[in-house]
Amino acid sequence: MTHMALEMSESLEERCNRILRDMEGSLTARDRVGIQDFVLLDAYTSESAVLDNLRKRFNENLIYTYIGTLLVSVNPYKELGIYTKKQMDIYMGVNFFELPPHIYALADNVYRTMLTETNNHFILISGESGAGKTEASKKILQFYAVSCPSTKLLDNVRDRLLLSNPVLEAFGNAKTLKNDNSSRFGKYMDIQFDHMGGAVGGHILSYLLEKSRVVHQNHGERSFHIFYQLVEGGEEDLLRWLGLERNCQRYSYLVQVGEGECAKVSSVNDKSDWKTVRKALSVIEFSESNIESLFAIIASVLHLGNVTFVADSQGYATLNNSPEIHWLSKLLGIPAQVIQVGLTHRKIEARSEEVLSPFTVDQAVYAKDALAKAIYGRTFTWLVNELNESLANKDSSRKTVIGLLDIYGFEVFSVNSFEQFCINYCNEKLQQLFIQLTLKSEQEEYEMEGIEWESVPYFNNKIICDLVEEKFKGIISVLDEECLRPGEATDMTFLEKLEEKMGGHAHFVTHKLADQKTRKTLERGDFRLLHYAGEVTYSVVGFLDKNNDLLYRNIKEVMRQSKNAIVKHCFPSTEPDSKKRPETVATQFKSSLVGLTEILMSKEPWYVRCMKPNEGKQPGLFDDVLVRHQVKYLGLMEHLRVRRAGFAYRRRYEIFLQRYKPLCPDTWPNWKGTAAEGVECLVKHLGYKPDEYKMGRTKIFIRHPRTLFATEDAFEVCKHELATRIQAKYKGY
Ligand code: AOV
Ligand code: MG
Repeated sequence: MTHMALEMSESLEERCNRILRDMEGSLTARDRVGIQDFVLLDAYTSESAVLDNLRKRFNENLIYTYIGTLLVSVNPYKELGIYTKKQMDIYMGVNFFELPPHIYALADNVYRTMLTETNNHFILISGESGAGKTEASKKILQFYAVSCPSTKLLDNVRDRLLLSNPVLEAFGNAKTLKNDNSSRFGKYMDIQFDHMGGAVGGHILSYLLEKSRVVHQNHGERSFHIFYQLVEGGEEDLLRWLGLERNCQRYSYLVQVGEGECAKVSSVNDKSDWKTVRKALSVIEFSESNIESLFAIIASVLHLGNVTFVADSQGYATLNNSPEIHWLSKLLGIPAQVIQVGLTHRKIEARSEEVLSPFTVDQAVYAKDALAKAIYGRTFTWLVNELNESLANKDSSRKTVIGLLDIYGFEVFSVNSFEQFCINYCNEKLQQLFIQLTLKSEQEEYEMEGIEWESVPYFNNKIICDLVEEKFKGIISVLDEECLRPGEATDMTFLEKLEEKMGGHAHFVTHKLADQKTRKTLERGDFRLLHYAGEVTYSVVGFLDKNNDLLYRNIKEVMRQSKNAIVKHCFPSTEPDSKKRPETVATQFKSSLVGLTEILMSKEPWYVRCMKPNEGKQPGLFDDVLVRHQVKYLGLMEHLRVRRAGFAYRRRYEIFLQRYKPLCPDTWPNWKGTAAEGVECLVKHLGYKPDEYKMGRTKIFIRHPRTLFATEDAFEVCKHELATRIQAKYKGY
């Protein structure tokens, strides 16, 4: 029932009771399907009760549950038929708690709040790898695309917003052991709305792409989808032009060493995905020549992977005039000879003279992989910029935005490296943000406002964030220091430095530092972090290298000569000279996360907490131990306790009074006393019960959202009535 259909005769109290009845459902139904908001029922304060409720609902295909306005989602691993246009219509413009929980209800609520309050919002979607974050973010975007007011012009924006997804996923997602479509980059997307609520533009920020995947994947994983899409789905003449065979097994970057075979993915259809991506690129208005250049780059990376070196009589790397070099030359528009020299030498300065020094075979392989990663990584950045061009709103009038944050989830593999370290650090930061915005600031606000409050204890993961990022002391600082000692430092000296500095830290352990029992579970080259979401053992192998992300200067110069427009753009001649030390990967990532936090802190937060029901990607299987663990580390119990004891809504007295004063004859049209007194008078008139609200120093606190919703509905009715009266009065003028 929408507020438009609200019976005017229904009193505030009757309405509250009705919504409450609807929400709780009949007892029998509740037994079967659980309750839809943990905040509402008294029994749901223990972890087991929360788990029971989630399981009950999951078994009934009810994957969504609220904790107040926070949405908990459990991945069903099957199509539920709940994302239809009809469902969108049902949820559009309806109060949050009047229908069963849904991602659309959250999306709609954020949207309407943005419109009424004309401010900016963001939705933080979190959860571990494979929990359903990317799916959730797509559902939200689809909801806005379909339900926002539209015009012919806006239809165009809508299509671009929607189609940016398959393109970015093709280039930035890959199969991992955790998820067949795992995001290997972090994504923050602003959707911009005009004052009428039309989606008028968008902007994407991307975070640290896991580009090492281009040259290496673990057993059972794949490289980025686009490679397989092109090889499997590319048209015959395109493949011929690119010099590619329709056989992924032919490309050593796609076939992992020792396996001789590409990993298979049954849930991904590369051929049809290719068609979608190809079409999307056209709709987004990539020029045909850019599209050609883009595929030429993808093919070049595959050719580069097949380049092999042999040692000459002096042990230096040489390269026969192999077909790969011919194709690289053609696709990148660089003379074969130049590529050949570039791949087998580096430029060094000797007595203020630049000379070419030949590589050994190992060095050449290393330089080749570095080049493949650089080309791919830079092309990805170019792609995001192009998408942003296409999504940019040209009109400069004031907009409000809803930001969607969908980042790589926490992950633990049997071997974890620098990439997992960065990904898990990023998740620590998001958890920290969540804690700051909900548990910490919420409780601090009660104190500040003088509201009686018994504080709820929680685990603050700041200690782990500090361990990783603290200036001069954190792991990243130690890593950067070691990266400054080329030739001397190794991954092992890095580990030793860590042991020196971090020894005794409650969240850090290594083989040397561990007690006897733990030592058995650690190798010499490992360090283990006790993350908020669990223990992860990292192997230090490759940390220095990956953090340095070195690309030799002369190979950059080679790329600069390219006739391929994108490559030319990605290797500009104005690039800062590599004699100056560029920021390391981890430090750049750290700064980008600081930037992200600032962006988010300036907006109103909403949360979707995604959970994984089992490790096997199976439908219908609810693993109690696994889900309980997530309930714990996601901080759901603490959040629930704060929510239950606390107040769902708070408004500054002035704002509350200004909006609702027409609802009471004493406050309308002008209230003479203080805003606080006006609010007191107003809520008494509206019949708020004493335990429903509290008066703070500067704000009114309202316990349940339903109270505010009912007030809001009464306001709508009142507005309507006023408008009718005004119309009647001025009739005939
Ligand atoms: P993630 O984004 O959280 O992982 P995804 O959103 O990619 O996880 O979800 C993983 C897979 O679970 C999807 O490809 C779907 O098959 C399935 N799935 C997720 N949500 C739903 C849903 N609501 N309904 C049906 N199936 C779903 V990662 O990016 O790896 O951190 O890094
Ligand atoms: Mg994802």
